[in-house]
Amino acid sequence: MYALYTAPRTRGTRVVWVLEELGVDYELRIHAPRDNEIKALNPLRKLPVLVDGDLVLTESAAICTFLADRHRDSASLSPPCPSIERARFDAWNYYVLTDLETPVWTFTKNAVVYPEKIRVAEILPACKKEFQRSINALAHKLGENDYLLGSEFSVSDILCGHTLAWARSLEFDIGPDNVGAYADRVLARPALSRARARERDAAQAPAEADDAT
Ligand SMILES: N[C@@H](CCC(=O)N[C@@H](CS)C(=O)NCC(=O)O)C(=O)O
Repeated sequence: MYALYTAPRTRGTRVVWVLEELGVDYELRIHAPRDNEIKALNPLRKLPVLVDGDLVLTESAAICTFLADRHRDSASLSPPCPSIERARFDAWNYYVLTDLETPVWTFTKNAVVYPEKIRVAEILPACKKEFQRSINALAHKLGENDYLLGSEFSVSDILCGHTLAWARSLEFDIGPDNVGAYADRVLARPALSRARARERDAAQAPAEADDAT
């Protein structure tokens, strides 16, 4: 069974969402980022981390893609490799992790995460501007499609939908109507509701979960 080291309302939600879409068994191990067990698994001391036997895998997008590729018989969340569709899938994932997520993460760090004395308030408007530029490109490329790859829902939508929800929670303008409708469509997936419920349940019983392992 997969063990996912994570915390609710982090990038770990992306992975729990994928696990729920796939319907595979997994166990959540709730930890604060930076604690000693996380440090032993990931020198960056960041979540999420997936453990499966000898495999210790970091980076939310790599974990989501690995799981989707491995369980393609359960649900089709990633195009086969090599293919034109796979190239488009990779391009969307890299776009989300760089152009879309970076301004949101830089904003978050400088608004709430960093100790106050090292926050740079002047950078916040630039983050919103960069995000807007990325959203405009998303609106243009998405067009009237239901999902980033067209009619097929995939891991790209999970990464993008999660990032749009994060941006909305910070009151970023996610812009044109087609992007708002896309975000609503993706974030209404029952697997995301189940993922959030699993995270909540696991977070309420971290001690018991640790004792059992
Ligand atoms: N690129 C990594 C980023 C991981 C990351 O920054 N995780 C946050 C939680 S969402 C964390 O553990 N932060 C702790 C820290 O920055 O020290 C991924 O996508 O998995």
